[in-house]
Amino acid sequence: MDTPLTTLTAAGETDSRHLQILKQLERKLLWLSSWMIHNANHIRPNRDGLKVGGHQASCASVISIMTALYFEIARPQDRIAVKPHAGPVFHAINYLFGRQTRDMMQGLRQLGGVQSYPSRVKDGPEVDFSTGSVGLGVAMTTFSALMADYVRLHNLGRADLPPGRHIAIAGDAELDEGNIYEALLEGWKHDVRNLWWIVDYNRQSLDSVVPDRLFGRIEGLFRDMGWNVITIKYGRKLEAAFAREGGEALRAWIDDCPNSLYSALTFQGGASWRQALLADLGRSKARAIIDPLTDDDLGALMTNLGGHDIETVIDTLRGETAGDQPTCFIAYTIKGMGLPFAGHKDNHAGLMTKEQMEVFRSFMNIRPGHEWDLFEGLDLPEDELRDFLASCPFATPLTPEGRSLTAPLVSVPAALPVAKLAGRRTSTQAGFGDILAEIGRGQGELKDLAEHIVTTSPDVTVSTNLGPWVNRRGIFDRHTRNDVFRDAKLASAQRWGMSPKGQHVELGIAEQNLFLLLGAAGLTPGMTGARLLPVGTVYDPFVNRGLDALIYACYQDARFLLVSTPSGLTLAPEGGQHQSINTPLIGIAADRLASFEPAHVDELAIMLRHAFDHMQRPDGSAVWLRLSTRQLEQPARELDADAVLAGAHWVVPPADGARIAIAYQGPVAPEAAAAFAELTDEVPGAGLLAVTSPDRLHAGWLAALRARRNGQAAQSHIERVLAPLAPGAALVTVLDGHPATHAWFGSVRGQRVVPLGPDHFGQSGDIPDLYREYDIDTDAILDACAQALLG
Ligand SMILES: Cc1ncc(C[n+]2csc(CCOP(=O)(O)OP(=O)(O)O)c2C)c(N)n1
Ligand SMILES: [Mg+2]
Repeated sequence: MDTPLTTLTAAGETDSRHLQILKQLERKLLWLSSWMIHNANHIRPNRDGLKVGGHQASCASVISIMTALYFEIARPQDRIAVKPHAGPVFHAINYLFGRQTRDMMQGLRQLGGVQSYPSRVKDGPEVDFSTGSVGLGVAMTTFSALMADYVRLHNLGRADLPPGRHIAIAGDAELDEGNIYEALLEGWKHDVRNLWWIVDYNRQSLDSVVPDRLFGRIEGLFRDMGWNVITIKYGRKLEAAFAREGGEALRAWIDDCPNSLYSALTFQGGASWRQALLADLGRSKARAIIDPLTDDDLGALMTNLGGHDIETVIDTLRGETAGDQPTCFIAYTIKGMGLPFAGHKDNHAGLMTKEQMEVFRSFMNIRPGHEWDLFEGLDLPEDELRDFLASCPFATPLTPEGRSLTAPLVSVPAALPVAKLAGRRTSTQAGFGDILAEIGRGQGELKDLAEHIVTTSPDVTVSTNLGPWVNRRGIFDRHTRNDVFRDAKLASAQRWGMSPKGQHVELGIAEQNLFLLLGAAGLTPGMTGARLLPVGTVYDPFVNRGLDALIYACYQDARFLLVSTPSGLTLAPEGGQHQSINTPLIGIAADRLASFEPAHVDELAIMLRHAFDHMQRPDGSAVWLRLSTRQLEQPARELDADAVLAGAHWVVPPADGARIAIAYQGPVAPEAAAAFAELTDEVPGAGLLAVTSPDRLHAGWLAALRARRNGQAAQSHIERVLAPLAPGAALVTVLDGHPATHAWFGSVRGQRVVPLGPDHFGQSGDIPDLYREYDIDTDAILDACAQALLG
């Protein structure tokens, strides 16, 4: 043991019974979180030699805060995002509440066991927000608070349930993430409320101790954004010492102590504290405080920070009833508090050794073989502890079904309203705006759908064609604000009146906020009992800007519709950096996100209808539509909706045994059709395939391969589609996106693919020039056909 274990959890003789129990639970959480990580790393068989990992120090840091929150302060209607690396503490809390099993606890970080970081999907309904990518879970609470208000102000959801607080327990280094500040700014604009961020201010990140003075800056930023900031700096023991003669000098000494020195002394323990204190305060009256203490007691005094003093934490949190202003609590803590590596700068991934764990076990009074026993090693009667846990406010059921709510389905008509477009020229983006505006009338069978849609966009509402919908449904704002231009009778196509009944949430340009908002809106059924159908629009290239937040939203199975437009090179003169080439590949690779790209509005209408339905299905997912501003002549035809949704349909079916087909995706349809017309002169029987979702095709193909490996009969859509072509047939594929999107088609039936699509980007131009430059024009397609036919 490097240092004596500090007595984080020792109950004092004068403590009330209530407090004694809380301190016992603190002690239990420290034990269980450390033990489950130890078990995973040192006890469980390790088959691959990889370190299992876990964060004992990050857990220890936040024990008192989480004890105070879950066993005293929180109410079942509160929604809480837990610092990722405190996952084991969270699981241990649920274990004490009887909401987690021992098997799952023992399986930490194992397939089927509890996850490293809390996961809504894998760890069950007690997790409100998945976390893991630092910063996102914290910011997410801003948007979930906003969405809870949205639901309430629209009279959707469970009016019978009390409104909850949205709470993030944040690591201090999470505040280095830029998305935090984007969310702060957006939250201020929307006047968010009922929001708490509790910062575990251990002044350590992964690599190091954070610079001094940083927090002065961060605190100021919170205040500038309208937050109430409350610092929980010192615990009761230290405050009592400060109140004594010489105490002011002691306080000044700690206040001035650099973070790294404080951490190092914490790690070294009482004798080092004494040496350092006496070097500076040897002649001061503070000696009267220091001298009578043993080394251990001095160490305990000097590490008595507010975030480890449960009474201080409870009193502070209880004093705040989270109302009109969001509140940030900055709780000073020590990373690894109570463990042998407390304060050590390298402790982030530090694990207690077996020897250290033995000492810790006896210090905790845990008998070998009783490590998982709920009340082992505690000093109070088991029945009393059980009764206490059962009567915690957070443990009382929010509804008979628990804290995770359900919401009725929103009815989606069999077909969405689309104007007759055959022979007319329009774009998929314009078609999207028109259909949504039609839904926005809210007439007849569209009423339910219209009332549950909420739209949002990061400052590209008008340029992505959401304008007509917004004109009908208004902008959401807690306060009613008139449109000044309209009142002054100044001509504008946009009517931007704001009110609590508005259905569009206008965001500033920050794509991570878009995805966090879509994520929060997409979780409203479970959180609020209201089913919102969120629709977010963004320029396709800037999906990349918010990609981690998009993946994060999907990871927790949020349900929403993403519409990205314009896309590809096809936005032409707008050009340059606004061109996107990788997004179709993201569409294939992103989990829990079904991606589509229509070429024509009839396909779009099918996809859009499907999206509103698919978002609501238990086995559904979020949906992504990649659209374009290129106007194309709209065909007159009857489409097979199932084929469109499965990912491809023949525009001109091939003859049996055909030697070649052209497959196109999205706005390059005219080039493909022109090339096809020339091709069929020379190769009769060729086919022309419209690819509407390489993502669905690929998913279906993988599923069929897997099923067949498992001995089941299965055939995927792409296998059926390509079946009429000759076994060695050539496929020329083309899209305004990376050609790898289609290159795999050749593996489906052993046919040969010549894939076309830009693999470079970055020039302005008009469509003819750019399509020629990047080899997706008619000539390029014909050249590829020649190459393919020659083999
Ligand atoms: C986006 C992202 N980048 C990097 C990491 C790796 N990482 C995990 S924890 C951590 C530091 C966390 O420090 P802090 O938030 O202060 O937590 P604590 O000190 O309580 O462990 C980092 C960089 C991550 N999880 N997510
Ligand atoms: Mg930290």
